[in-house]
Amino acid sequence: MSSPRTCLCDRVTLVGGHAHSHEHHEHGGGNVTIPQGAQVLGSSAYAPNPITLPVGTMVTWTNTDSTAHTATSNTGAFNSGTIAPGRSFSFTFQTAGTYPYHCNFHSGMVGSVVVQ
Ligand SMILES: [Cu+2]
Repeated sequence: MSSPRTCLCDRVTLVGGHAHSHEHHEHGGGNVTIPQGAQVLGSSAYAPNPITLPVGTMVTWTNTDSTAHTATSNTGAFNSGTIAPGRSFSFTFQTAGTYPYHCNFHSGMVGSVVVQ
């Protein structure tokens, strides 16, 4: 790779902003929680929101609510389908960009993934 990458993974402490720029770094992935009562939580229905991650990172949404939800891209980039209570859905983001998404069952539930 000719251009340095900045690791934005929140599990890694950067020193001087250039750690990992010399090597491929395995990103452990990001986790988004759907909390109890999410259907009335609006932009807090997905936590954290937004979540910011490096290109190539897998994001896992975990539904800790007692109601089924989805994580559905507003632009069709990904769609979890139904995430039953206690279940999860993962998607790996290979292209930089901002990915707004929502719940298909509760239109007030909105979130965003920022891939850099
Ligand atoms: Cu929902």
